[in-house]
Parts: sequence; C-alpha cells; structure tokens
Amino acid sequence: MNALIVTPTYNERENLPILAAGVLKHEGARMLVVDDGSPDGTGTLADELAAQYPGRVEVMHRTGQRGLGRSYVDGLLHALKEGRAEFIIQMDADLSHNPEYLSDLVNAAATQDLVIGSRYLNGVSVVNWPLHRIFLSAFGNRYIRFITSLSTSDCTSGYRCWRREALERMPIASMVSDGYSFLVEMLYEARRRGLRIGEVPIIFIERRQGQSKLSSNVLLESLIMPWRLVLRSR
Ligand SMILES: Nc1nc2c(ncn2[C@@H]2O[C@H](COP(=O)(O)OP(=O)(O)O)[C@@H](O)[C@H]2O)c(=O)[nH]1
Ligand SMILES: [Mg+2]
Repeated sequence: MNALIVTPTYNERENLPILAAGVLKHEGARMLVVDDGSPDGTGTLADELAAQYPGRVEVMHRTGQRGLGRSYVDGLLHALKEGRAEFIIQMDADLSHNPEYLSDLVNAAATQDLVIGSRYLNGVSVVNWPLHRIFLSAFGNRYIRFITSLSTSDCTSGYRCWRREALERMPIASMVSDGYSFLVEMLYEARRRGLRIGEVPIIFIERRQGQSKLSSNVLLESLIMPWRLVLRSR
C-alpha cells in the first residue's frame, strides 16, 4: 500500500512503539505522528522511532493550542503538501485501532473516496467499554445521523482512509471543530461534496495503557456541532 498514517498523540508513550511496529509491517505504509507536546515524552519517543525506522516515520511537534481536531488539520494538510501517499489514513495511537485492518481500509478505498472503520456495522463491535460509554457512543451516533441525515453507521470513528484526490477536495483548513466533532464535520463536508463514503467493520478495543482525553467540553461540542453543520449549509 502507498499510505501515510496520520496519528495524533497526547501521552501515548506505552502505546506508540507497539503501534508503529504493527503499522510498519505493512509494506509501503509510513507514519506521521502529530504530537501535542505530550508531558510524558511521547514526542521524544516518536523522534527515536523516526531514527529506528528511517524514511518511514515522521514527527510533527505542535506548539500552541492543543487539540485533536487542530492536530488533524495540521497533519492532513502536511500529508497533502507532501503529496506522496495515494491513501491518507487517520488512526488513534492508543491501540484501539488494530493495524491489521489497514489492508481492509485501503482495499475498500479502491472504489470509495473515504472509508470508515466502523464499530457499528454488525451490531456493536467494541471491547472493554463500560456500558455507559457504549450508550453514549451509540446514542451520539443516532443523534448525529438524525440531525445531519448522514447514513454512515459510525460517524465518530477516528479510523478512516481517504483517497488523496478526495482529501484534496476537502476544506481542511476551514474546519471549526475539535474533538470528535472534527470527525463528524469532515464526514458531513465529504458527503456535501458528493464523495463516495464506505464502511468496513472493525473491532474496537479500548485502550489498556494511558488515559482517554474525552472531556465534558468535547461532549458538549458534539451535541451542538451537528446543528451548526446543518444550519451553516442551508
Ligand atoms: N495531538 C493530540 N492528540 C490527541 C489529543 N487528544 C487526544 N489525542 C489522541 O487522539 C487519539 C484518541 O484519543 P483518546 O483520548 O483515546 O480518545 P477516546 O478514544 O475517544 O477515548 C489518541 O491517539 C490520543 O493520543 C490532543 O489534544 N492532541
Ligand atoms: Mg481511545
């Protein structure tokens, strides 16, 4: 595969080396780690990985305002500017997204512009989530689909693959949201542009190391954002 995997990190030092080994098993896969100045030294560790896997790992050290969405904006723009990868993939660093699925995503992207690694295609494929987290995510997705009429079963999955030409048509720099909402906003704008959106099933495994950065601000934003998207596109 000719793919660049863009992975935002904040305090993922236990997880990142395992992730890199799994991703780089795929021939032609490269990584761009977008670190937000992690206090636990993930950024330095990423530099060490870049030295360990020459030409296959690149690190972007962000300064300024921290954020998942902001990190993706910077990372995806960099991926386009670099212009070498046919497929650009978004993936979490906490090992919730198994690198084994990379081939499924890339294969599906042969006939789609955007492929989502979905937890909700066949019931609920999530391991180690407490019940309230499953409800929150399942309800969140219903809520988003209801307001935006998106038909994707998993609108908040952060495991996704873009064809480069499709990503080039996206207004990445104008994205306003952060957190999960960034994922929803991108999906919404992709559909508005008539991009072909597909899904492949994944089993999502909750992180074993480190902590989730899910905050009440992020949740609040995801309640409001679907309305904002619909209103601004009227
Ligand atoms: N660069 C950057 N990465 C982040 C930030 N917040 C979360 N991440 C990364 O985004 C991915 C998903 O975050 P996580 O906390 O696991 O969210 P959850 O899976 O929804 O609980 C992980 O790779 C995190 O390290 C941030 O503010 N900046
Ligand atoms: Mg996670």
